[in-house]
Amino acid sequence: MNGSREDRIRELSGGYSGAGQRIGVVVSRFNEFITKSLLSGCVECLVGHGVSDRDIEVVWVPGALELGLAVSLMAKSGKFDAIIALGAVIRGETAHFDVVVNQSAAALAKASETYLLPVLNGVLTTEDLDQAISRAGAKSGNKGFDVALAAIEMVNISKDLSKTE
Ligand code: INI
Repeated sequence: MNGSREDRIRELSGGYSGAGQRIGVVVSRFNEFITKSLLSGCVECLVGHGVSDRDIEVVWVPGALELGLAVSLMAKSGKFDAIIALGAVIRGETAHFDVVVNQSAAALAKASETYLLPVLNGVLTTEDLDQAISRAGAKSGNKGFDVALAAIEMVNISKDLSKTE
């Protein structure tokens, strides 16, 4: 057999060019102080990687439990290549933390499976407000930025995997 095994194995990776991508973003108003920063990081990443601001649509919903429905409706519209969900659930301030986190995550995963569309879970789940602030752009990066980058990569991977030849 010619060449090395590495040469024969086909590899695919999406890359980080967002040119031409249409991205929906659903943001929770609950803990808006945090989610606004997640949205800023998200948009900064999308535009910085070539997504046109005309191709970004942002929808605000009351809380993390409402993200799933809005994501599903956007997915069903066929107008988006990926949808990003942003929210913040803080354990110290939420008696039913596990319910909110698990139900919102399950709804997002279901939307992705149902519509075969990248749906990115950018819901911060933290023990306290300080951790949330830190992960929304203060010290430990910005989860909104991170999920936006993952969205771009997943759109490119999805497009490649959907090619028929
Ligand atoms: N929604 C959040 O996004 N974050 C939270 O921390 C939170 N807490 O604390 O309860 C929260 N609750 C609201 C929930 O998502 C729904 O909006 C509400 O239950 C109405 O369906």
